Amino acid sequence: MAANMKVKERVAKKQTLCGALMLIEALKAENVKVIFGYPGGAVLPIYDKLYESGVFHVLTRHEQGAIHAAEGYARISGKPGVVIATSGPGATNIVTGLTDAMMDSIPLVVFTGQVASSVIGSDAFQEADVLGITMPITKHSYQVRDVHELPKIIKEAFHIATTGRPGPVLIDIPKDMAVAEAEFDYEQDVQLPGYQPTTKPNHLQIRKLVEAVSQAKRPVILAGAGVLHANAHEQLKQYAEQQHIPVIHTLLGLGGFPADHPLFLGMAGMHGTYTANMALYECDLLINVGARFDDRVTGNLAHFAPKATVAHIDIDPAEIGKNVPTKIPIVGDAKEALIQLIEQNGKRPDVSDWLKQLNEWKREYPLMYKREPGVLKPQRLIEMIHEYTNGEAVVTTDVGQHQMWVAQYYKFKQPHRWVTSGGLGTMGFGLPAAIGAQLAQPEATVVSIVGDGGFQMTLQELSVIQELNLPIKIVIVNNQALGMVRQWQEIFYEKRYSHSLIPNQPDFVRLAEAYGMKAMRATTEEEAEYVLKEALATNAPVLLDFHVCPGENVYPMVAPGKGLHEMVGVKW
Ligand SMILES: Cc1ncc(C[n+]2csc(CCOP(=O)(O)OP(=O)(O)O)c2C)c(N)n1
Ligand SMILES: [Mg+2]
Repeated sequence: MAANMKVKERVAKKQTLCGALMLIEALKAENVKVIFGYPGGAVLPIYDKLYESGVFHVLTRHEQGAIHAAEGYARISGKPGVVIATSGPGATNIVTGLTDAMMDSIPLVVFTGQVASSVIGSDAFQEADVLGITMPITKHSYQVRDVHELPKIIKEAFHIATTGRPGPVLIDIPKDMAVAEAEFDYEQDVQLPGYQPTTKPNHLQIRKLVEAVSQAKRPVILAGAGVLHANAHEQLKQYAEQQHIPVIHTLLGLGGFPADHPLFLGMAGMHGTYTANMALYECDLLINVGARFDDRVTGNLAHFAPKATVAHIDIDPAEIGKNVPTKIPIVGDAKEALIQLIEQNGKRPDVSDWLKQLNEWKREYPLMYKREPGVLKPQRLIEMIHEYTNGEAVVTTDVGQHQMWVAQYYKFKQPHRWVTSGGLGTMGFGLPAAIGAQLAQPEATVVSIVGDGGFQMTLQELSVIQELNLPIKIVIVNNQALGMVRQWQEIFYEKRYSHSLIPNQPDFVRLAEAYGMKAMRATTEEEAEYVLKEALATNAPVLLDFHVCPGENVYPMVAPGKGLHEMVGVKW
């Protein structure tokens, strides 16, 4: 009977459909709950079929908003984000988001409209060479030349976006392909002989690492976003506890290991903790799990982990040995590798002296800032948000000083709560990303912490938040400046503040009110406490404009070109 049903379903799925309907049926087959997009001429046939399709489509107010929202959705749900944009300017407006997703390994399936096949290459109205433009910023891309191919292409796109090292896949659909008809069969297997990511790590390499751990005196784990992509946070904790190995996170890895765990040393890199950076400098065994040795993490490579044997677990073999010479390469899924390591239950290293040293550093050089009466310090603001949300909110940020303060002071205890633009550092990311994050987790408290600069790059998405009544709490860390630029100019350019101070920002409260949104301002700690508590108790969107101390800098800091051990601003 069940087999019979299956045959019937298969027959039903083999109906003849136009390209636009194929797209919609494929989205349903992929169990896609929401898509983000913006219509236009080349995608009108698709939008016409969307009209009564039952697919939940969020009309953002700019295509950049759509793709960052899809990224936020993917980062929180672990499922691919889906975007649709029209040809020409619609497609070029998603270029930043594609690059962002590519850099941070975010699974996306992005559909762009294209001019009709017959006029491609003629500079037709709203024609852009989207394949050419996006080739280096997508994991893979397609242009549909024959509608018969469309089901296979979509199926492959979802497969490629979500397997191995995740990433964005683009499908460019000429207008006539959305109208043309063919048989729709989505039940086929994906056959890609040239694309077979290795997930099972090599057993011998695992043995080598077990041996190296048993000999180590000062081992440390550097855990990146790969731990989160692989859902390996439980295994990371189990392994670290089993072997007594302290853990450091990259910016994107935060939440993969509980920040309040005694073995946690904090974030590494340019604005990392003293303990994390010194541990990387002094360690004799560095186990990288799913991080890519980004330059913001390593500092000057000549001084990076100079005393260490390096082991690197990564699903993408191209990352291993790319920046840092690696003695023990382990290609595979982080979870599989950690499970194997736990099962090996190797001889525990003697780390008592090492842990003593690390704990001394933690005590001696904690993150610090000065509180002053009547002034709202941005670090204090983040601590308050942490406290009032019990460290359990989903937090999105923009890029700049506020982003670093969130990374330092919002002590993430759980995975999949942290949404930030790491590799590309995209201002304007935080607000639209919060839309996707809230849709992925409707019950979660979502706080979008943005800079007064970055907020103005995508603030049109307030309209979407209000329209969908998403209860996002928007926190503007308003320092009347492009703060991170101002900080670099203060330190490296003799306080020549070239185009980084913005003393006449708009009235963000009235701006939010123009969108119909509740909004409040705070300039002191007392006011901040009041408005935060009030906003968090409100089941609707609220914008909060916090006027923080404008001259505050992010410390500690590793200056560009310096080694991690040369950080400044660790003590008064
Ligand atoms: C799209 C984009 N343009 C420029 C930059 C360079 N940049 C990095 S941080 C920063 C300042 C951001 O200012 P704001 O949003 O107010 O955040 P703050 O640093 O003040 O917290 C700038 C301009 C960037 N990261 N992204
Ligand atoms: Mg600012």
